[in-house]
Amino acid sequence: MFGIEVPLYDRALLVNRAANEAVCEVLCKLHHGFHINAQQLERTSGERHGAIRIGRPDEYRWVSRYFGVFGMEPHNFYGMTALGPKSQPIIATAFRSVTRPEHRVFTSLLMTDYYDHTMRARLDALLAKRTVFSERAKELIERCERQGGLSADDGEALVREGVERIFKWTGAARDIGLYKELCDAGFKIAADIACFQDHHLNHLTPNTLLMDLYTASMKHCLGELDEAAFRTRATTALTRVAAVADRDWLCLHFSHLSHAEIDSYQPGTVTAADIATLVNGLVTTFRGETFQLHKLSHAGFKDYTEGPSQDTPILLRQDAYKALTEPVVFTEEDGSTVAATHTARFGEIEERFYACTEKGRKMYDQCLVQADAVRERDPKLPQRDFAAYEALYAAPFAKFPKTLPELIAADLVFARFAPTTAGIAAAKAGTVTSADMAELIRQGYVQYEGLRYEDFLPVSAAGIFASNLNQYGTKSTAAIKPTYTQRQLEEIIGRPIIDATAVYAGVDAASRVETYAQLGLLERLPSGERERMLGAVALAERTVESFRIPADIHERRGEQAGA
Ligand code: OOG
Ligand code: NI
Repeated sequence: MFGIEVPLYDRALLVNRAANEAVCEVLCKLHHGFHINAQQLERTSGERHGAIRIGRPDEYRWVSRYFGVFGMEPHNFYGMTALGPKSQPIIATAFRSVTRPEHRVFTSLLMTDYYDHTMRARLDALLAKRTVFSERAKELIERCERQGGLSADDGEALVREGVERIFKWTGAARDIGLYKELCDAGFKIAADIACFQDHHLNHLTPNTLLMDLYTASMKHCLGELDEAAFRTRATTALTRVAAVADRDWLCLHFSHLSHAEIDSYQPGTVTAADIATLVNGLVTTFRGETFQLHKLSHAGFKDYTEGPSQDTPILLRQDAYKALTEPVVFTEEDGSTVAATHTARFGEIEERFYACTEKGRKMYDQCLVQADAVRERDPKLPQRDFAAYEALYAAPFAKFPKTLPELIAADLVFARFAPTTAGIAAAKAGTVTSADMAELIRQGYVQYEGLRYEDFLPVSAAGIFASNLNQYGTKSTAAIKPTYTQRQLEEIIGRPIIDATAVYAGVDAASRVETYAQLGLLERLPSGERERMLGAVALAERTVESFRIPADIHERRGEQAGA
């Protein structure tokens, strides 16, 4: 649906696949035995999240119930009205599966009481006139809730309701007067929501294995980077990935690979000549007609990536080609129509890294404030001297260790632990002496993997909103600016919102408990440590009904379906 609606999106997917393929060739040289087939590459390069924007609380509840049919539950509350100058008049959550979290939809709700009385009344009145969910869609959702599932035919029918109606772009708009007023006042987001007849998909976001290679590739294909500049940036990006793509990196980026498979790879090397060959290959590929993206209608690519610096493997990095100007038709009260254009839908990309503990997150937020300040001092620097910009932006993040074992040891990211066969044997023989996790890992008694961050970042989201709408945030025009709470959104959807951090913490703690237990070490831990872990498990159990020890949550290693 989205590829048909937005041709540039489908081309961007091809650029992403070409970039990911080059990364995989580096990995093949670095890890003899590593191999990825076309289908896995396609999956790895596919979309991981979408974003929609809803106008009315009752619509929002229907959307929540619609996603519920697909096992997608609300995770985290994002109060976008409280981000200082980056604020937007929306609150949001993301719907995703607890156990198979790799696909999600960021779902915003326009808060009309953010506006003065008159504007609020106009927005509410216009929104009240639309019906996005058909009776048929509602009936199917209710049936699913009643029966605990749907037949294949009913399931198909509900998917069709989604792609043919609920989330389909129609370009059908209303009230051009209000639309213009909102846009002129800097409230493009409200115009995008209230003046349309449907919950169109704002963007779909594929997964890249190497953000800096993708962004350089897109900029090159869009005509913003000439060949020489592209070569420099692509070479840097591939050289860097060759330096960091160890076993942990493979684990993080490919959930279809089992530990045993990854452990079977033999170390290899990548030379500068290998990288030059790959860059040559990309240059040639991008000369093809398919990649002449500058010939398509577009508004360019963002100049810098949101999130942590390129060398800090935490949370999530995001970038985007800017919103496209698309034709729309306004149908006015008197039945007359007006042809116009609308600029809102953009083309995002993401690369995901490790989920942060509370301590890690706090540190990230502080580093980000500093990095943002550096960027704001010289906003044109990324265009003028990208390497200098990268170094400046990375400086505040220098506080973060750059490898997984160090990040775990510093209690900055979550992980999952398990005893190895050697560990179990040593426990049987009574030769396990240390109860220290880092030491157990060093001795080869415990294996680990970092938990991938499966959620969103409000400041990055605000940055994405801002650069795409070409407006840096909005100010409330209500007499008293309202504050919004998670509780309020929970009441709107009629169910609790899951705190994703509690779940990551529970997975981490449950796996530690299980590991210590299997190694016969549980009794040897300081009681404070044991209590802390059991407390984290209990909190996760209260947060998610289905949470169980041993943690099967996020356990997808070695499955073909995931990516
Ligand atoms: C949603 C913005 C948030 C992200 O990736 O952070 C988002 C929107 O533009 O509607 O999708
Ligand atoms: Ni997004």
